[in-house]
Amino acid sequence: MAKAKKAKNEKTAPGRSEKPITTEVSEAGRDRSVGSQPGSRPAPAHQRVGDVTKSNQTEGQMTVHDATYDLLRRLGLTTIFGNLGSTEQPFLKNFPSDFEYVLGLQEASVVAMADGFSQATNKPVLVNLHSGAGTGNGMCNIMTAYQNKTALIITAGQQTREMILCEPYLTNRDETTLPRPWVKWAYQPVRAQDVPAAIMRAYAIALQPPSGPVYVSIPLDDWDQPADGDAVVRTVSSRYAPDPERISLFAERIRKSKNPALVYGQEIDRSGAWDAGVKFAEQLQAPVFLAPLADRASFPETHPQFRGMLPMAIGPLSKTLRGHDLIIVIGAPVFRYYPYLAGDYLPAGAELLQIVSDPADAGAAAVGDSLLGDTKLALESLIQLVPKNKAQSLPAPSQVDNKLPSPPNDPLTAREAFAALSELRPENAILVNESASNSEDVMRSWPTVQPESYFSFASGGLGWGAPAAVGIALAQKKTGGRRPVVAFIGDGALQYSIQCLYSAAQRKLKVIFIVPWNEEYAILKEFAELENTPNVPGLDLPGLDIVSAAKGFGCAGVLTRTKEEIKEAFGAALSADGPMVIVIPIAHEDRPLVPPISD
Ligand SMILES: Cc1ncc(C[n+]2csc(CCOP(=O)(O)OP(=O)(O)O)c2C)c(N)n1
Ligand SMILES: [Mg+2]
Repeated sequence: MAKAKKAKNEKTAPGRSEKPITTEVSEAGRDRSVGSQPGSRPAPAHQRVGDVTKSNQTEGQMTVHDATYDLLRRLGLTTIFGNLGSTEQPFLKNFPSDFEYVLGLQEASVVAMADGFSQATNKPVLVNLHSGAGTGNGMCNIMTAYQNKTALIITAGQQTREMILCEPYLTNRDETTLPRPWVKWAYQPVRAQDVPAAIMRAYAIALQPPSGPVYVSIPLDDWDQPADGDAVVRTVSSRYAPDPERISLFAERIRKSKNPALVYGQEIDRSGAWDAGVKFAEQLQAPVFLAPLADRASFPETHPQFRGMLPMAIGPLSKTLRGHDLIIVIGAPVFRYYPYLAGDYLPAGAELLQIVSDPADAGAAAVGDSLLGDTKLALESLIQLVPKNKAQSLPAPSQVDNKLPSPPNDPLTAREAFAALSELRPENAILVNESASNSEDVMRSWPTVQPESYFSFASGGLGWGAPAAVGIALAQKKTGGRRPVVAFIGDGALQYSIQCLYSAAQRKLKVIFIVPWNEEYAILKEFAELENTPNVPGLDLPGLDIVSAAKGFGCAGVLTRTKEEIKEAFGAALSADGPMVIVIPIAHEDRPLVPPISD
């Protein structure tokens, strides 16, 4: 087969060097691609169709590979997250020493590590996936990145242009359809020479609001083609201001409100508006709720005005907001619901204002009036337009019972276990949360008090949290930050992209995985109650040895049963030079999926 291809390539390929590109051998090191040896350049060949002015690559001429790496360098895209195959090796050949390749062992991990890294550095990030196969594996976390609004420039190798028509092994068929609708743009350049400009366009689209992933499929034989010269580097906006007339109208309605409530969402933290959000809330003297299922914290959760996360269901959410005449939602959809619990969208007599940067979120709101714009710019305007509310006195928050039982339960409840951890909590720790049924306990035991400190996922697709934590820890390491990353990951959730532990171990990253081990999909049992669906199979997870699995990936792992053991392990993890998985057996608890709100 290889021989036949070689003969065919040598005889008929226009614009091809005498060395054929072979891709049927996929093991690393066995691929052979044109000019892959340092310094070797293929000899000039025939002119290519559509490129009548240039002969093929000549000695010393800038290639698409050269021009693209130069562009990536100038855009600061020098950390590349990937998992590679034969279709990506021509891109990765002679990998420059000022770039870093972060290998993930499965594409779900690759994409989420990049997402975490991008969020923690506030910069777009380049991801390189293996054709359609790798894109498929990465798809759940591409969906999550889209909903997280993380700017990822995803490139994927494609089979050799000359063969695509006959669909050889690993062709990315309908390459621009596969990642949709979870990318903002998907493209395969029509000419090799368009690769750098396509990446530039991808970067511009990814970065502009609402930011999100984009996808460029690149045939493997493009890299050695002669470039059209240096790539053009452009800059674009990453935020836009709200319409001044409309924000004045919103301010007027806020001024007239007798009892407003604020609902803060993830865009506040993302746009660097944490301080502006606090200032506006204090000026308005209104209670602040976290938007349901927010993927970033956006207000200090120990602040006297903080009232917790809104329920994730229609009826309970509107009941929680009873008594308010104006609900002001900033930086979130209206609303991110999960189970269907019928009710009014808003309490009687209430109106809603939404300020959000994504027209899709404004369009999808079931109620209320929307204003498009960056949340930081909007909040800064509102601080000017809405005077300090001296009249309003805020009712005290309802008391939450934080007492723990003595003696403790055996096994511990999640709350008891997390309370033990929080005794040693470093002030600067970054929290990642993908612990489905214990999310509220995580947030209650570990309130977020400063910006860029709480990360979760916007989509509900499991398998994002653990690798995102690895990406955030890598960002800390690369930027010289010394903040430890503590990731609460369900025993079920960890399995979806457990191989990220390998990347964390190889790089000795300061990330501590806390795994509440209930040997079940507890939240789905709560759903079964709510939806009245008894006898569903597949809700128990007996027989997982998570400590051994962690060790298998080169990561320290420990099983802890008591508060003392938990604290000892957590203390050791905080001073360790590398990641650790702390598995904590926790009690099964019968809890309602959405706590009832009295009428
Ligand atoms: C990719 C993906 N597959 C399946 C699900 C469905 N799902 C939602 S929650 C859940 C269980 C989570 O279990 P675990 O992480 O152990 O948390 P627990 O509910 O036990 O707290 C599952 C399987 C999902 N959300 N995402
Ligand atoms: Mg579980």
